[in-house]
Amino acid sequence: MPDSDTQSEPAAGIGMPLRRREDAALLRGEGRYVADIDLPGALHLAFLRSQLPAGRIRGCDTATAACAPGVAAIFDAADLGPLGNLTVATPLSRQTVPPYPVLADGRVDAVGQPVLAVLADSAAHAADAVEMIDLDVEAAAAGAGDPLLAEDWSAGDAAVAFAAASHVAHAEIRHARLAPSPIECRAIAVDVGPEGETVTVWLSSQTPHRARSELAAILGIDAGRIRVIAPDVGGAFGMKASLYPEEVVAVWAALHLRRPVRWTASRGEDLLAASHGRGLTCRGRLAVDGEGRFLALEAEVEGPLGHWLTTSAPVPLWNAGRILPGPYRVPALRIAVRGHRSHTAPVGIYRGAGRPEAAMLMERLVEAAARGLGLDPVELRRRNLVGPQDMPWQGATGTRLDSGDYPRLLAEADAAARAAGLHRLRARRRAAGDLAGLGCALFVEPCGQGWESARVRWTPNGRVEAFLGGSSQGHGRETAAAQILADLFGLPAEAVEVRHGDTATCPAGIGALASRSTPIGGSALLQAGRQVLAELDAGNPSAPVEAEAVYTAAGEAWGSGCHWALVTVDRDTGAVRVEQMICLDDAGRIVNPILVEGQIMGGVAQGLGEALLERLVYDDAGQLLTGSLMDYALPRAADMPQIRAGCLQTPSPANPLGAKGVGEAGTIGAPAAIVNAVLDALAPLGVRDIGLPLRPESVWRAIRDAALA
Ligand code: SMO
Repeated sequence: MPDSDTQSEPAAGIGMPLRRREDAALLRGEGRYVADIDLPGALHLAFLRSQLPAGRIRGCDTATAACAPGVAAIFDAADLGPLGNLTVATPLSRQTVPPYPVLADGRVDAVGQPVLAVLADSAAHAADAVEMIDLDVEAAAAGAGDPLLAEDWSAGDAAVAFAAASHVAHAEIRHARLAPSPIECRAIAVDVGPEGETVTVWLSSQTPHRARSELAAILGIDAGRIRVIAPDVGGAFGMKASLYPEEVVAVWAALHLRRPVRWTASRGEDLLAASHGRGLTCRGRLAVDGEGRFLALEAEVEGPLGHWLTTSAPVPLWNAGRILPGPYRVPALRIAVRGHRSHTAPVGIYRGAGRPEAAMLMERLVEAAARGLGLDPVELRRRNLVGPQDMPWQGATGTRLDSGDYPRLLAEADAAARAAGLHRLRARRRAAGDLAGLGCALFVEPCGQGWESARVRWTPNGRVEAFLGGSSQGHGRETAAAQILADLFGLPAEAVEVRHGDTATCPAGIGALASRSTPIGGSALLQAGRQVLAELDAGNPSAPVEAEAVYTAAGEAWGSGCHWALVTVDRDTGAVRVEQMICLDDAGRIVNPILVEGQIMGGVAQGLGEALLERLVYDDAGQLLTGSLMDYALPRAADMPQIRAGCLQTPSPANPLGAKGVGEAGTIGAPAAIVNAVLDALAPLGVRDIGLPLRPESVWRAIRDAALA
C-alpha cells in the first residue's frame, strides 16, 4: 500500500502513531458512562409510548399506576405546560418545522412517541407502573406526510445536454432506514442543586454545549442554571447530536420534583424512538458524450423525516444534494431534494449524513455509464475528475472543494488494488465458476463548517492542560489533542492533560460531529496553544499562562477517498462475502495514523452493514417490525473483510492544521464500493439492480429473476 506524503517531515507529536491514551481504562472496564454516575435517591423514569402511528388521545387512567409500589409521580403534557421548540439547523431554503413533542399532547404521531412519564424509586418499578396505565387512543389515518424541507439547484442547460448525449445512465437507490446503534444507548442522569435552582445533567451526548442551550430554551430557564457533562460516551454516530424529548422530561422532572432523576434507554427504545439514519430515495440520470465526458446530471433526493425534526434533520438531504456530483466535473446539473413528515421515529444524521447517499448515486451512475459505453470504469472516472490544478473548485450547488488530488487518489488506489491482486483473484474465482466481482467508489467528504474553541493552560512545572470545546464520543480526542499540543510545545504527549465534555469547565463548542473534531476543534486548540507559546516567548513566566481561542473555519475542508471491494456471491443462497477492501483516503495532514486507520475500519464496518445487512422496517400499519437486535442485523466480526487502509496527505488550506475529516470515510466509500462489486459479480447473469440492503434473499431473487427474464 503506498503511504505517500506530500508534506515535509512531520514534527514530533503530529503524525506519530501514538496508541490511544483512552483505551487502557476503557478496556479494563474503568470507563465512566452516564449509567455509572452514582446519584443516591434518584427517581427512575420510564415512558408510556404510543402503540399507534396516528390517533387522538381520548383519555387515560393512571389511578392504579399512581398507587403502584415505588411510584413518585406521573406526568403528561398538561403537567409540563407550554415548552419551547427545539432549534433545527437551516441549511435549506424551504423549511417548515413541526412542533417538538416532549410528551404527546392530544394526539399521537408515531409508534414509540412518549405519552406519559412515570417516575419511581427503581427502573423496574417505573416500568411496571407503565404497564398499569390504561391509555385510550382513537386510531386515525396516518395520511400522506406534509412536505417540510426542499431545495433545488441548477446549472447549465441540462435538457440540451441530455438531448445531445451519446449515452444516458440511470440509477434509483432506495436506502434502507438504519439504526445508528452505538453500544451505549441514550442515557441521562440529572442532579439538582440545594435550592432546586440549578441542575447538573450527565448526558450521553456528542454536543453537550448545545444540549445546555437547547434545554434552557425549551424549558424557558437561564442557561446559567444548567451544567451539562458528557462523561465517557459509548458511540454516538449522529444519533446523540440532538436533544431528545425523553431527556427534556428528565430535566424538567428533576427541577419540578427537586430530586435527582435518571433514565437509560433500552435497545428497543433506541430502535423505536432514537433518530434513524438514511432512508432516502435517490434517483439520477447521467448524460455522457461519445468520448466518455459527463455532460449533465439530474437527480432527485427525497425522504421521510419522522414526526419531529432533530436538530440536524435537514443535513442528510442537504448533503446528499449539494455534494453531487462529488469529485467530478459536470457542466450542467439539476438537483432537487425533498423531505416530508412521516409517522415514524425521526430520521436524522447518521455517520456520513448524506455523503454516503451522494456517493452511492454518483458511483452507481458512473459504473452504469461505463458499462453502457463499454469503457473501463476507472478510465471513465479519470476522464471526468476535477484536477488539483482546478482547486479550489467552485461547485454549482454552492460547494467549494478546497484541495485534493483526485486523479492521483484514483491512480494510487487502482495501483494498490492491482498490487494486492484483486483483479487476479476475481479472474481466478471466475475461472473456477464462482460469481466474483470488483467494485470501486470514489468520493468526497466535507467536514464541518463554523467554529470550535479551546483553552490551553501552561504551568511552570512543564505541564500543559487543554480544555476542548468539542467532546468525545469514544473516538480518541484526548490522544489527538495531546499530540497537537505536544508537537507545539515540544513536550512528551504525557505532559499534556486533556479535558472535555463539561460545560462548566470547558469553553463553548458545537460538538463531535460531521468529521469536524480535528480540522476545526484541532485548529482552535492549535491557536490557543500558539497564543500561550507567544506569551511564554515574550517573558520568563513563573505563573501559569492561559489562553482561549475561538477558531472559525475559513471554509470546509474536503477529504476524499477511493475504496475497492472484492466480493464473491454464493449463487445458490445469494449470500455475499466481502473478501477484501482497499481504502485509500486523503485526510489531509494526519495527526495520528492509528486514529485514522481506526476511523476507516469502524466506518467500513458500518458501511458493510449498510450495504449488506441493516434495515429498519415499518409495516403498512406503521408498526416497527425490527424492534430488537434479533430482527435488526448488525455486522459481526466474521462479516468483516481484510482491509488495507492507506493515506494520501494533501493538506487543507482551509485550516491551520491542514487537516481534513476522516470520521465518515468508511461509511461513505464502502457501501458504494460493495454494491458496485456485487453488481459486477452479477453482470454476467444480466442483473442490473438489487434493492438495499443486499441480503441473501434479495440477491437470490435478483439472480432468479434475471434467469427467468
Ligand atoms: S452523522 Mo455525524 O455525528 O455528523
